[in-house]
Amino acid sequence: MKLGSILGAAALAALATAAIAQEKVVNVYNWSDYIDEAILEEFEAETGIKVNYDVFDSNELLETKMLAGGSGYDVVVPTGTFLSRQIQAGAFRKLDMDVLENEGNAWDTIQERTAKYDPDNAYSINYMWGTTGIGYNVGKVTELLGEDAPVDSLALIFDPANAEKLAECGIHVLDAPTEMIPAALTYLGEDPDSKDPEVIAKTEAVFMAIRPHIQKFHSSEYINALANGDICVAFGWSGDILQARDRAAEADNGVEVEYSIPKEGALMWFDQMAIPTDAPNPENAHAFIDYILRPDVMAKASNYVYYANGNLPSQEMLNEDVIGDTAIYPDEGTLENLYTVTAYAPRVNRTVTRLWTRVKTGQ
Ligand code: N2P
Repeated sequence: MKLGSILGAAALAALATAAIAQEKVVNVYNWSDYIDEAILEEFEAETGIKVNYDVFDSNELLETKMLAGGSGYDVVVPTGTFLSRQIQAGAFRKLDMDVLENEGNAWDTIQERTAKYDPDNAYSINYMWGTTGIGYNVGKVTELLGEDAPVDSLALIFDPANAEKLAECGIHVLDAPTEMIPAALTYLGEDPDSKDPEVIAKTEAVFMAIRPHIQKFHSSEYINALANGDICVAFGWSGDILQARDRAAEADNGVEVEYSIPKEGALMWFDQMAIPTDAPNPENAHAFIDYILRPDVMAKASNYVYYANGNLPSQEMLNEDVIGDTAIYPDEGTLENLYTVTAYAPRVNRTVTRLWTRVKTGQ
C-alpha cells in the first residue's frame, strides 16, 4: 500500500514536470502603468502562452540589462533614442514580419518618425508614443501662484522663483536625464537636441537653482502622488499625468489634475516593442507582439493608459476622451510645438550621466 502511494506520487511528479516543460511562456519587460492587465489575461486565454510581466520606469535601467545580455526577456519596450543605440550594439533580433500578421496596422505617420531610430523599422514596432510635459494640481497651483500661474510654460518649474513657492505643495521631476536636459535646454532657448557638451553643461546651473525645491527625482511615483494631492506639480509623461487625473476623479478627493504641453516646446517620444537577440522564446515574443498589434487590443490599451499608439485602425475604437484630446493625439498646431531628439554618442552620454548624478546629489 505504502509503495503504491509512493509510486503514485512519483508518477504525478513526473507528469507535473512534463507539464512545466511544455508550458509556453513569454517574458515581457514593459514600462510601469502602461497596460490594461486584462489584455495579458486575454492573451493567455487565447494562446495558452503564460505572460511573465515585469515593469521598469527607466530607459537607463533597461539599457543596462540589454547591453549586459542574458536578461531572459522576450519582449522589451525601449524608447526610440535608446533603441537606436541598442540596435547598434546588437541587442535585438530583426522582427519576422511574415509572422506578424497585424504588422500592416502600423500607422505610416508614426513609422516615418520611428525610422529615425530604427531604419526600415526592422527591429521594432511602436507600442505607444507621447509627450513629456507638466502635470499640475489646479487648485494648489492657483492658490500659490495665482490665477495667472504659468501652467503652460517651462517657467512653472524651471524659474526658481516659481519652484520655491511650489515647493510648499511639492514638485517631482523625472529621473530621466535624456528628457530633463532637452527640457532645460528648451527653457534656455537652446536646441533641445544639442550634442555640444558646452551647451549641455549650461543646464547644470538651471537644475542646481531649482534642486532645493524639488521633492523627488522619480519616474513613476508622481502618478499617485499627484492623484492623492501629495504633490502639486510633476514634470512627467502625458499619459501618466492623465492617469493621475483619472485616479483623483475616481477617489473623488477634490484634487483636480491637468496636463499641459509647455508652449516653449515638448519632447515627443516613441516606445518600441523589440525582441532581445538572446530571447529564450522568440516565437512566443512574436505571438505577443502580434496580439498587441490587433486594433481592438491596441485601442483597449490606449483607452486605459491615455497614451497614443502607432496603430491606425485602432483609432476607430478609441474613446472620445483619448482620440479627441489634443494632449494625446496632437492636432497640427500642437504638433508644431513638439520636438524629437536623437541618442547621445557614448562620450557625450557619459557627460550627461555625470551631470545628472551631480544634479541629483547636489554636489
Ligand atoms: C509609462 C511611461 C512610459 C513613457 N508609465 C516613457 N517612455
